Amino acid sequence: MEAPRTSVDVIVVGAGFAGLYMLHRARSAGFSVHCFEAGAGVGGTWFWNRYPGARCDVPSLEYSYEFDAQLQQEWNWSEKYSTQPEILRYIEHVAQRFDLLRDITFNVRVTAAVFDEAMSRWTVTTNSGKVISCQFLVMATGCLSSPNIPKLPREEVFNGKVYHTGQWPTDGVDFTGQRVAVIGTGSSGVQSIPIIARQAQHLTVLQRTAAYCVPARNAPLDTSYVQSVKDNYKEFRQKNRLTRAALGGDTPTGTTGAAVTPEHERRMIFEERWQRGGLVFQGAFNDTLTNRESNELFADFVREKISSIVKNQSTARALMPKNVFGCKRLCVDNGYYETFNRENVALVDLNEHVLEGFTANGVMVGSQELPVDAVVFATGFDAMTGALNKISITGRNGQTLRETWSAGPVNYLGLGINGFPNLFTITGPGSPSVLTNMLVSIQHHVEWITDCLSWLRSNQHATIEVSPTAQDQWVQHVNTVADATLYQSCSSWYLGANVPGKPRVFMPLPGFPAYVQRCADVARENYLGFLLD
Ligand code: NA7
Repeated sequence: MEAPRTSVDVIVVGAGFAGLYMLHRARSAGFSVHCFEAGAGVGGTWFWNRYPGARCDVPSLEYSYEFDAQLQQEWNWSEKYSTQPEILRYIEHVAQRFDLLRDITFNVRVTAAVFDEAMSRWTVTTNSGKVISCQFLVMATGCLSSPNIPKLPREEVFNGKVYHTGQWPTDGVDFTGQRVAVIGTGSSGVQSIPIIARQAQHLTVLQRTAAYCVPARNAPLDTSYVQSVKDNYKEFRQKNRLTRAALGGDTPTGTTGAAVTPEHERRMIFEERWQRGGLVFQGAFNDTLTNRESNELFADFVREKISSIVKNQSTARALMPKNVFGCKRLCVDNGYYETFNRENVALVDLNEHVLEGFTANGVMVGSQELPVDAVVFATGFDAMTGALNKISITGRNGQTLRETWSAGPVNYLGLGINGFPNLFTITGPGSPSVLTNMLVSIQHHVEWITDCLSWLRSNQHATIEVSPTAQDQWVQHVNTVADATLYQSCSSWYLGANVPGKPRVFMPLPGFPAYVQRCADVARENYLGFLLD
């Protein structure tokens, strides 16, 4: 529907998991709220990422809302890791169940937001020409929502089809009988490659950086296990929240790598987690991302697995990652390495053969034409800041967000930015965000923001703004925490290194429990670090 009013208390940008809960929570707290969504429906990430094999890498029983006990009791997930269509059905169900659709305008993109200092309000403009004013502006624009599509020369001459995994056609794509090239081997490539390989006549995988993948061991959910979780859902969620990544509380993190000296014991630990499957593999030791020796143990184990799965040893070697384990997000796969044993699949290492651009019949790789009917860009996103920087956001004194973040994002708690009063970012840079189960981080932020809005209302404050000192100290804190890890050692999207020209700054903050404590302390101390008016 179109926004019914020209003025509301809160505007929420985006109707994914974050935006929907923000709308629900703020509305329940008595605020008038309107939400704008660029897509034709709810779902955010799960609306756009419809590529073959798209699936969550966090177990279904964890990747769901916990704010409503009845909802989590009633909803039944079918598999350990949910597919995109199932997650979309869930989020559509939530939107209906909590009557959220009446306050969302779809197919409309927010293009600009300007803070009016005299009125202490934001004026928000959309691409439909709608202008609406609000006291509080909440950006629920997603961390992986602005696709990164490399500009390859001569794309206009290509007679085939070009796709990006994050902008997949709603009706799907049938690759039967086609020659396909997939560019990119992060999670989206790793998930889609086995399925495209089964469909296409021939698939060429163009790999720039080999990914570490662990098997998902996906399976239908066992009803008695589901019941045991549902019987203790609160404790189950709490256990997850106490882990660094807010997930996998049932599989506690191990000791340091150095503490497990006999090699056969280490192998047993790795093997047990490999068989269990999923991201908890990374927790075999607790110093995976702080100690190079421990990290190398993981790397060696996965490389050995690749060598044992992939029959052609030259292909196996090319698939073996060389960077620090976990420095780029670990991929959870369903038969990825096995796919390279198929006759109709080839791997091209882009470090040896340069991807030069398109031809009428395909792509030029290493001065040779690779004839293809379709090219799939599985090339990821302008992460964390991309969607925010696409909107022209102007705060106090005509200061724009793009200028403020020109050397990389700065903020306080990943929630607010100096110079931009009454503007909140859900799971923004500077918060644990993409290093955690996103659903847990989203709910934490939505609840913190709504509590803050209610507190401002009760205490008759019109504005809240991050103080310059709090911001500087927070940026310093995030850097200090990140510097103590191995995350900075590879060109990941956490660092913005996947997007040409993007400032290289580590964006998320490792460690969920300490962060939650800090946010609670700030609120308890009457929003310490914020300026109130
Ligand atoms: P990712 O993880 O950013 O992966 C993108 C892949 O595309 C990665 O292998 C990139 O290589 C590759 N890439 C990017 N640009 C290029 C160019 N110009 N040429 C060749 N290859 C390129 O995105 P995904 O969509 O797979 O996953 C995003 C997140 O979604 C994931 O972490 C999960 O949280 C879910 P690179 O590593 O940059 O060398």
